[in-house]
Amino acid sequence: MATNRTFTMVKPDAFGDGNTGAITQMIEAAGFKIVAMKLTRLSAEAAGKFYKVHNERPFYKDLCAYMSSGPIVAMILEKDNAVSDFRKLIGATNPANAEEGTIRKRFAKSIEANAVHGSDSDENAEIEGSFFFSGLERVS
Ligand code: RTP
Ligand code: MG
Repeated sequence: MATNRTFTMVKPDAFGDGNTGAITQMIEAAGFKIVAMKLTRLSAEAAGKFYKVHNERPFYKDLCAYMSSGPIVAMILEKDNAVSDFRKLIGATNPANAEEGTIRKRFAKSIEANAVHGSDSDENAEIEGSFFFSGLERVS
């Protein structure tokens, strides 16, 4: 059910540092079930499309360059209250404000290179999951 799913990416900084396994372990330990998973790399153009909601923001250009700078791991996750519980698990956008025990507190390097993405609504979780995965690539 779409309402019980969220979408995440392990961002280029975290993948490059070899933190994908530790992050995935935190995600599973928090009760999320992985229903789709893929290692890939965004082109600058694809990153621009994925983040087009931010295209008026001052950080948009840097964000697209950063998100296409190395491989990412995309996942669809399932859990009750997936979107809000996952936002709690990852912590604040700026790691300086992230709470202890969150993924960003542990792994983020900066407000931009902040280790993981998390969808901000059920609607966006569906849109973002569909950006990366076909129906065949999602287990039920
Ligand atoms: P995300 O979408 O990646 O889960 O992060 P978020 O909701 O916590 O933050 P959002 O406002 O959606 O921003 C998307 C991503 O853009 C980068 N960013 N850079 N330099 C800056 O001031 C700045 N602000 C945001 C981060 O990578 C952020 O996660
Ligand atoms: Mg966001």
